[in-house]
Amino acid sequence: MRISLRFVIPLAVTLGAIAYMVVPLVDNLTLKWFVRDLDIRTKLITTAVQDPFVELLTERTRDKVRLQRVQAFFNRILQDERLFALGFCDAAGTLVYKTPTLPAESTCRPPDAPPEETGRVLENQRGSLHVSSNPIVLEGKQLGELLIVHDMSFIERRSADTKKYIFYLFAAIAAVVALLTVVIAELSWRGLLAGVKALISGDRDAQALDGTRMPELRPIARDLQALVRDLEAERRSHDESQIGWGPDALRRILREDLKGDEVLIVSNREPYIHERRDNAVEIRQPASGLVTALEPVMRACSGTWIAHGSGSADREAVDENDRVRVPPEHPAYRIRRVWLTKAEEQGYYYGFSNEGLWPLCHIAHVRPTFRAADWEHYRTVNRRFADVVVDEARTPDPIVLVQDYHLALLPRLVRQRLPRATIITFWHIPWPNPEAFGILPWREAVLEGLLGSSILGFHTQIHCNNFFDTVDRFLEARVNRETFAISYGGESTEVRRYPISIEYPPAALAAQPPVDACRNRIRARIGADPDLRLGLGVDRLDYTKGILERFMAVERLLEIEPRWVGKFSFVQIAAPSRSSIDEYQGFEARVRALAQRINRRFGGGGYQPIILKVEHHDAREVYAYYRAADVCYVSSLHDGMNLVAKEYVAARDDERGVLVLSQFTGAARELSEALIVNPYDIEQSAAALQLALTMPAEEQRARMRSMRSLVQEFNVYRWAGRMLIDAARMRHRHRVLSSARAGRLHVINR
Ligand code: GDG
Repeated sequence: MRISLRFVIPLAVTLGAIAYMVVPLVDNLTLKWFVRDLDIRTKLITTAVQDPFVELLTERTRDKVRLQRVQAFFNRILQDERLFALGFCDAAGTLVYKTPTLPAESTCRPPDAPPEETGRVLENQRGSLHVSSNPIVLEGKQLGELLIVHDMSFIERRSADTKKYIFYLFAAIAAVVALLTVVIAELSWRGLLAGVKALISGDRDAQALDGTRMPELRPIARDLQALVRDLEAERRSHDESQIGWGPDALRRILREDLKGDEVLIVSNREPYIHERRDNAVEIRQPASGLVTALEPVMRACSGTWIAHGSGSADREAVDENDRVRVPPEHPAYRIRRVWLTKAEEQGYYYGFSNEGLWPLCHIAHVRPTFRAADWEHYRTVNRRFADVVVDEARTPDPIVLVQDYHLALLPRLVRQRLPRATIITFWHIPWPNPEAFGILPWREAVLEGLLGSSILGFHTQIHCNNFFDTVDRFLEARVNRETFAISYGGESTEVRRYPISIEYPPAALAAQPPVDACRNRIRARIGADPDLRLGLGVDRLDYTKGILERFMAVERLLEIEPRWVGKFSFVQIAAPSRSSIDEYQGFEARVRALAQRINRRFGGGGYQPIILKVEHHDAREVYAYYRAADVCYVSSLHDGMNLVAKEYVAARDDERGVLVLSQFTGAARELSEALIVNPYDIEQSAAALQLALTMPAEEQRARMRSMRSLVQEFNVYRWAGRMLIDAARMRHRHRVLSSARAGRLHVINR
């Protein structure tokens, strides 16, 4: 519309100016025409009245009678509405007869004046008058002159009418021309826009148009497309804080930034496990931070999740291509299961991953075990996963999201087979310093594998920095800490911090009863008094989670504040994990033993200070515990992030409860309103528990509110979205750079 106005306004001004110049010209011209008409008319009247008037003048009668007759004659002639007055001048130039209307200015002409060609125009108070002197002749002798005065007001009326019509005419012309201009301008503008959009958007139809009508613009179009996408991606990344982060935002990024590109997730752990139990198949979601985080992301993105099929009924559930659609209630994406032999699972998963890399990366003072046979299995299984990725990829450039330390070799293996893929690897656990990592016999191979990624993500900047230091120490690579990039073997990997989170609000919170109902239900379930104060720990049964230290802190609390004996219990939900590993079996035994010892020391009469639940819980049950607990203690000795801390905060929509959080978790960098402790410092931890149990409601509310808004704002959709935006930005940049290499951007580069 604005474009149309740009045409119409100058057009209207021009036509107005033309009308302004034309109207006086037309006015003048029409006046001349009318005067000439009046001259002719006057002559006609004179000719018509000549004979009867001469007869009147020459009739032998008294002057008085003649006067009356001339008066009557004149009155008859004046019946004509345009005639205004009549008069007669004799041959001596004296006015002898006149109608009363004859103006004083219409005087007789001198007797010897030459005949008048045209009449005169007189202006008096009545307006314009046309006066003409017409000779009255008898047998060649002039008897005098008849003065015929015409009223010219009708001419003015007509002139005004003419002006009006001219104005209307020009207005009509302006309107028609404007309308035509608008229509043509709109059509051509739309056409142009469609053309430019077509050039820029680059969709198939548009390219057809591009190809047939504007082939000469094609190279510019490609560069424009790339640049516009790049700018859009830049803008989006700058606007990250403005996005309402949820499943829709992720879908929008996939649709708009990534143009619906294919997304594959690869992890060891699958999000749904089919288990055979008592002749029936059960579906279970494993206790895993990785699954907790990625499952809602995958529900939003669709795509394929490639994972080890570890359940006893997993083979029964898949189709002939080893795929199964999930979630079972509302399928939104599919799992492609990878099968491993028992020996492979033992060597790759339990051996190299969990007895080697896991303790290597966590400072929990458990020695890593490295066996060459495990390493061989690890390599074999990584290759198997790579085969499946290549098999599942429908396009040459999918986005492959590689998860965790089980698949460190996968990025390079995929890069070799799908060089155009965007590979985003996320390392869910800490990255150690070079000295610690340096004990790994195959350290170079692991680093090279990871550097096949386009983007490598960690939870915290410390882990990124440790990775830079490690690569710097062990590989011939260029480490650029300013751009957070590592160049190795001619390829570049961006190393970024992406703090993981949970979906907000969590799905498991949806059908929860009010907090009071949860409090009562959980206390009834553990056979406790409704007034019992409750502490809570939720973990996989893993030595890195600091469960022993946690129990020691509870014991110390009961020592220093005996008033809590009988009044405070600590529930520990401990999901069995990696239980075939000796270290884990030993750890479980130590946990059980410590709980028993403390219970023996302070328990009795149905009261247990430590309530240990070594079993898998349904996610909804876990949330019921969160809502029932007065304090949640996360005491990890070392933890990449720790999602339990965020889940506890998200579960407390009543803004009550206190989080006691280990300083060695990634979460402690975000949730600074928690009571941050060093879990090795038992005195300090016990004091924090005491502080938590006595914290005024107002302070609980203030701390909780602040942490809840952070978890809400920085949820798992934002975590995934930031990586996908970075992937989109990287893909656009590659496109622009490959155009530049092909020489198409030479103009812009100059
Ligand atoms: C790794 C990193 C990082 C626990 N017991 C049960 C159960 N859980 C759920 C919790 C939570 C998840 O498991 C544990 O997540 P964490 O983050 O605490 O720990 P890891 O499994 O070690 O995860 C960690 C994470 O990856 C993500 O990057 O934060 O640092 O070590 O969601 O609720 N869930 C169910 N039953 C249980 O008995 N359903």
